[in-house]
Amino acid sequence: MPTGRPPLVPLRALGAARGVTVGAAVNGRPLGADATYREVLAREFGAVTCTNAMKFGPLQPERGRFDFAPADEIVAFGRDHGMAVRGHTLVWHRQNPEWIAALAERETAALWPALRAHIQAVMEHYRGQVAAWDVVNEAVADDGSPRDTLWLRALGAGYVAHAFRWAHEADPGAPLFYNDYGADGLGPKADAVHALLCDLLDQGVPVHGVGLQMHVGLGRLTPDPDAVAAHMRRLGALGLEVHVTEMDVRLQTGSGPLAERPAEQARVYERTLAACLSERACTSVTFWGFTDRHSWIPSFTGQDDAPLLFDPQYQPKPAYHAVARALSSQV
Ligand code: 9MR
Repeated sequence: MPTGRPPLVPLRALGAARGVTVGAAVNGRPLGADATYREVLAREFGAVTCTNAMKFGPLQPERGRFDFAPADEIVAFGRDHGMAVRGHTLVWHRQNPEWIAALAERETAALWPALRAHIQAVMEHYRGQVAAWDVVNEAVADDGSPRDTLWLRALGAGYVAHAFRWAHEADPGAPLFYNDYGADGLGPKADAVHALLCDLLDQGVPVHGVGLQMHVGLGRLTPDPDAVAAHMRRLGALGLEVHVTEMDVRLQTGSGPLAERPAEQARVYERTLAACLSERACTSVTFWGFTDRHSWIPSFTGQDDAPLLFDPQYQPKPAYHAVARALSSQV
């Protein structure tokens, strides 16, 4: 499939010139099957995150049996193309294997060593190859309370601190992140994430950064760039690094004419990138995919939300040019 004339300066180079890593989440299937996917990924992006391959269930489907091969392929692609790797994710409430759910229900005491062994095995396998680990993902509920998950129910709120300590033990050189959604700007959930980080740091827990997922959209889902910058600043003031980790922008939440929404979407990308560039703490922006041909959003919303930078034919959209513009402009 032709990709048209490649833009003069790829996003990864524009980002590097500004001290910001620009990455994309990668899906193993098109990576293996689609040369255009590989070409655009390697040309435009300086970091990869596995959309699913590094999650607990895919990595350790049976107790003690690890399947690293799919994630290894993505890591190898990154290495071959001079890309960083974001590790996603060690502790989450979704995509866990059956045996973990069973332990959580019936053998709570055995869940601690199982979690520790998983963190150790995975971090040792990827030691020195992962630039940032999302150690704990989405531990805060939308109202700011601890999210009711199998981990919380079986282990209590202390599992978060333990996970970070074990991750640090397994790879003392790895930057460790807490990652969440819906806490990108200011508000009760962002306050709760900030409070959680303060609490972890007070306890001396090794945590080095926060991931703002940035699954956003037009209309009610549009983030206020000033609030995003302010949140980044207060996290930075704690000594934490901030990464935008999973950005995509849904079109269907908008209310304006459909024809105007790609331009509106581009403005959301541009302002969010500008917010990151305005804050010293923000050092990385990853999109949750890069082509509308492969996005989790349509299966989630049931709608054609076209949330990413390239269209299904790998042509750059207004959103792509807006990101390039933001990365090129002097803030
Ligand atoms: O993109 C991922 C999708 O393929 C999976 O089906 C889904 C399972 O819950 O997870 C998606 O990725 C999620 C990420 O790991 C954490 N933040 C929210 C992302 C979108 O759901």
